[in-house]
Amino acid sequence: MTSRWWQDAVVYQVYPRSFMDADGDGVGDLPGLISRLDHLADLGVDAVWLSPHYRSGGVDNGYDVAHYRAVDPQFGTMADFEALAAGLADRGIRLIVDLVVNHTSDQHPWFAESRKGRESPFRDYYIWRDGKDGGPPNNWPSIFGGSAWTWDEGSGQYYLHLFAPGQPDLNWDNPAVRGEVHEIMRFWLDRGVAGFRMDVIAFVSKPPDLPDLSVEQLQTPQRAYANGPRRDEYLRELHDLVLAGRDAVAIGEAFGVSAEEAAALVDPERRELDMVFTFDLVDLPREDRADDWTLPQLKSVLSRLDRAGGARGWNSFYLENHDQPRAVSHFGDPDPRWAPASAKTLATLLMSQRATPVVYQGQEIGMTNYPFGSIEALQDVAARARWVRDVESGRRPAEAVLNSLRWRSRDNARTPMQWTSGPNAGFTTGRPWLAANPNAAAINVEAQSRDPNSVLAHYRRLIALRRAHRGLVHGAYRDLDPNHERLIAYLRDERYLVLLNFSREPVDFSAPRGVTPAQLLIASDGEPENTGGAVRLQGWQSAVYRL
Ligand code: TEU
Repeated sequence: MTSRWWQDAVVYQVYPRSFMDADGDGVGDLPGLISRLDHLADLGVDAVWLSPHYRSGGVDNGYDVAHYRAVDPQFGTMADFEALAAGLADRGIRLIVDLVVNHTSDQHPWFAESRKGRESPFRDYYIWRDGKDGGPPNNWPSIFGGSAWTWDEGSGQYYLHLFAPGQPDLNWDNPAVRGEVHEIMRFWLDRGVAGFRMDVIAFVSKPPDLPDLSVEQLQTPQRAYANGPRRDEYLRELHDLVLAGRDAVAIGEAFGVSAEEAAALVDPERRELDMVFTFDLVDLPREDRADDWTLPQLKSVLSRLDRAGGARGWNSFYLENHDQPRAVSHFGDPDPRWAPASAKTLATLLMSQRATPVVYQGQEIGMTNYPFGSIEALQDVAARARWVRDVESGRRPAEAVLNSLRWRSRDNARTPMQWTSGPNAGFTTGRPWLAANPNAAAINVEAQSRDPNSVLAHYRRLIALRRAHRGLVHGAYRDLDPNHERLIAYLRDERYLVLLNFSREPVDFSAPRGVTPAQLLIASDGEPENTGGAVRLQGWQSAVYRL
């Protein structure tokens, strides 16, 4: 069986702003990241996905690019980028960069030109329209809240932004825009990057007449935005003109695309994307409630996601990233007595899927959500916009919105990486842009490196195990007990048995006929009792057996 390198890889996501600060200004940077590359090598990952390192307008932490061929001065220089690429290459780790081309920053020179007026040669790089009935051209909402249109006084029209006003959408129907994107991709490929994680890539095609969304579509506007008429044509063009023949990976962030639709996007015959990030799993709990889901529901999503690779394609799998709550707080048990055990069980889940696992920085030590006390403590543009939309407008009580943000806000993932128990978790000698979690005293890389029972040690062992057993990467997935309320039990390749206890109480697995857990390959928190026919897992314990 031949496979592509990215199918056999474990990917690690770095959010450079929060990873490691070398110059003491409180913001993470590339020299800081370079100083910590041995941590990634010791973990055993094959590739790093670096969240945007480009010069940014500063509205959405890099997801608003002002210069696609320059490193943001807060993060360093092009020489630092080259040193990063070399340092990774020395350790056999590939570098995947973020590609944010649905929109630019409003500080990008193209937009500065575009807004000069209707005659500007760059006018058509963006999506400008006249208003309707004294208001915006249509009823499209921004994903961050409010209208997706902002009035530009100077040039007398509205421009479209599916995210913040500082993130105007590019007009992909203009061939010059697509040509620019292709050139940007070639620029970074020529600097040795191994591929791209493509931000909200399914949003790039808009219906030319920009029709209003129906009341139903307004419930989840991302679904409408992700289904533009020329999406597949534009993705295929990227593939054929830029990526074909290079050994680079294209991972699409498929916001608005279901697991079922994802299968088509990653079908190799369609020549669009190699893998996608779907949202079915992370969106399982509803916005306001952490506990609003059941284990059978989660298992049904796992089975659907397993099919999302389709008959011929492949997929990625993640439990957290820079937009999501910490997995321990989202799906595990954040109580300090159970957090480490649940972090390990989630790790076993992540590393035993038939998909490329993506670990988000801090996940490998079981970092948890931050106890945000007030809206002032939150920095995220999405949280701020939600506050304006819901609280300042009087639509909802402040406490309710704060509670929701406390567990769902994207800032939970963006607090500094916890390196040590020292000041600011060892992230910076200065004042961090976002406070470090007070639990860094207990949860940090330094302490866990010395502890063979730590979450970090479990991650290292799991990654090594996955590397040694191809059946755990490519083998079929079969859920053995979809309805159990506390236990996840599945086979991989009909040869490996994975058992995960998602509760504090012990749980017994009685092996069905033909399934004999013969050899324990890995377990978290000690060895489960195994009588051959039955395995007893302790609270939040997990194990992988060879049949
Ligand atoms: O995210 C797409 C996106 O819409 C999510 O931020 C979503 O709103 C969030 O997950 C709600 O749960 C991408 C980037 O990952 C994100 O950081 C950017 O803010 C966004 O695009 C705009 O570039």
